[in-house]
Amino acid sequence: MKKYIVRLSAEERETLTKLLTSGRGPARMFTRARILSKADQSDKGPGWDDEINVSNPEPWFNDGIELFFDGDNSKNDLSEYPDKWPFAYDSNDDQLRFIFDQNPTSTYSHIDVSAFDVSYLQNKKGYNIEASLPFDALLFTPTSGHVFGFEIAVMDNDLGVRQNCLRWWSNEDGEITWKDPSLFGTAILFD
Ligand SMILES: [Ca+2]
Ligand SMILES: [Ca+2]
Ligand SMILES: [Ca+2]
Repeated sequence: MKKYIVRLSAEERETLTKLLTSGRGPARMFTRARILSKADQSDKGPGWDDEINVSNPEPWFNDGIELFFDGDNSKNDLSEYPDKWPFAYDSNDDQLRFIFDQNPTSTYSHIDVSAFDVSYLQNKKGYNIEASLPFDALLFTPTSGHVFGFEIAVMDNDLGVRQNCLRWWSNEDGEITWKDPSLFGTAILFD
């Protein structure tokens, strides 16, 4: 698997910050600039964590990541289920949470996390999570060209409270991805 690590110079970071605060330009450009800015792993960038903290009683406020799957990419919209929000997540949708140094959990119990192989490594820039998720546990058949809904969120807790939550796809400020699959991005499997 190819990995791309983003490290911006001071000058590049300044240019991006100016771009993001100027409010001028096409929306697509802002989305790309925001993603680049969030991914920055240089020493002054946000892509590292200075304090690993899992002390909040609400797991989603702790340091960790969340993966979201919508097996058939149906992208059910919460607004279609105004009185029954849990059912916007259908039987091939789930939210998986990996809190630092803890066993993964499934919010909707659709994906069986017991088969996952997960390890955490603390390092000087925060932590790494490595996870192997067998296709058998996911809620779709892994054929080439299969399209599914996908999102990943990185949660940061410092001093016991949430500092921020970065997402791969959604810019939703209300943080309702956990109940609204229509906010996921789209992924395609290639051979
Ligand atoms: Ca932090
Ligand atoms: Ca679905
Ligand atoms: Ca933290």
